[in-house]
Amino acid sequence: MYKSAYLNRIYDWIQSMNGCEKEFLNAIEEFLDSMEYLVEKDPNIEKNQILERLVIPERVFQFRVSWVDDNGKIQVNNAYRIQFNSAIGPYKGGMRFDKSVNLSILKFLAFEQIFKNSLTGLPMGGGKGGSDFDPRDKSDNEIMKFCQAYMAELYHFIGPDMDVPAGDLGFGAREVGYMFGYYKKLTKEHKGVFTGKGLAFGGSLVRTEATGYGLCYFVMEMLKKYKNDSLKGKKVIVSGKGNVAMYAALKARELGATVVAMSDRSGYIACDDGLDLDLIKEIANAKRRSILEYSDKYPSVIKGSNVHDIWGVKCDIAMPCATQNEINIDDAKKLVKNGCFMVAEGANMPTELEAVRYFMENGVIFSPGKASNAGGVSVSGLEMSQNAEHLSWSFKQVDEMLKEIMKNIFDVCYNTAKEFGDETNLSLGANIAGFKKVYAAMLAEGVI
Ligand code: NDP
Ligand code: 2IT
Repeated sequence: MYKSAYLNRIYDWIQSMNGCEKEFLNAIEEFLDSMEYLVEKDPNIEKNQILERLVIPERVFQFRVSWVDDNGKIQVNNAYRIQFNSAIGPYKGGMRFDKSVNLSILKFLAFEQIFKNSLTGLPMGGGKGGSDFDPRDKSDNEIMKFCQAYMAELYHFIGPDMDVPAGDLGFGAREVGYMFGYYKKLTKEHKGVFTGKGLAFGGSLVRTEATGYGLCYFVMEMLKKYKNDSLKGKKVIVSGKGNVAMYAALKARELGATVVAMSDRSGYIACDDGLDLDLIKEIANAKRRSILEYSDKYPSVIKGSNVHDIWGVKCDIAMPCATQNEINIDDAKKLVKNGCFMVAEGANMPTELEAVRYFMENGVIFSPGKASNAGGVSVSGLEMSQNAEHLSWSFKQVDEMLKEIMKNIFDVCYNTAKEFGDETNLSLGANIAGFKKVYAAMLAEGVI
């Protein structure tokens, strides 16, 4: 229950329409919590029905993708593209390939993307797409066939000034390459329609590393502001071993932290003296290898098959970088009990709302993914600029720009949170600051 009757009405309305979409409802609830601070002060939000217009996607595409596997068998998958909000720029957001993908998950991700993209300061709207296709047990040829069949439908709806997809969970440089190639074949145009492209055909340096690096740059700002401290000597848990996790772990190590635990779907490994990240990278780069194989070389490593047990490892800082709802209330209690004082999300909404509230009540400084993982989409925005200018910038140039963007995002979240009376509440700062720009654009663009 909100104090504001308007917010209660919005929530009930969304629930009546989307009652079974629990991930999407969670994202709405988290966002409306922050709007409580704003809607009473600014009656124009209600008068212009801004929230009603914000919580329904501008457009949702759902289509069938049929393709033939290596055994000649016909396969059928569900595929989607959500074009949620284009008030401040063309739709922008990743593509997810995972068995679990459904409309609720993609709507939650696309909704989050609206505010994340707004926070970057770059002109990008919010979108997301994906499929329940599982790339993990497929051959390269099958992945190419699937990407081409997907693009045969998707190409109608995307374009450099319309909607620009990129990678996300289960969708990396290989998938971007196949999709981009097929778009080019269908349209005969070599355009910046995807980001995260290979360097040989319009990709940007630092895009691969951007989300993980950006997360560490954001954590540096958090440490500086709240603790007058740095990552040096801190013990850090980084969950996952994918794109975001790996580059977060490597950058954390470079900045003087010790990565004490990492994980994947098969379980977690932990070592108080620090993990051998080069070995984890080798495992992560190989197909179908489990992180638990780490013990073949280091038999004394602590390991377990329950992924939640990673949050029982003693640390100063936790960086959940695998997927949504990784940290539940019990995990949050373990972290607090063990002295963890900072949680920075690398994944999108890895922390359940109850756990976020527990962190706040217990003095743990928390940053939401839409702020701290915005480095990936920020460099995607820089890739779009380079494509539009037919230029490519150096690694150092893009890395410096990423650092600056992450600092700006932290500053705007912190300053907004402070303005609204709680300088430790970065979720509040992120939601309000992200919303304000979208709101201003929606007002200016009229009722459309
Ligand atoms: P990847 O596919 O590269 O890696 C995902 C990692 O998470 C893998 O190690 C995977 O394990 C693990 N994982 C997936 N599901 C589970 C689960 N249910 N339990 C435990 N571990 C799991 O994806 P990314 O690194 O790209 O994305 C990770 C998160 O970051 C997602 O939430 C994504 O939305 C978010 N994100 C990604 C950005 C990007 O630029 N890529 C940008 C901003 C946010 P396994 O290795 O066994 O498959
Ligand atoms: O969640 C995200 O921000 C991403 N997956 C990156 C999106 C992008 O367009 O680079």
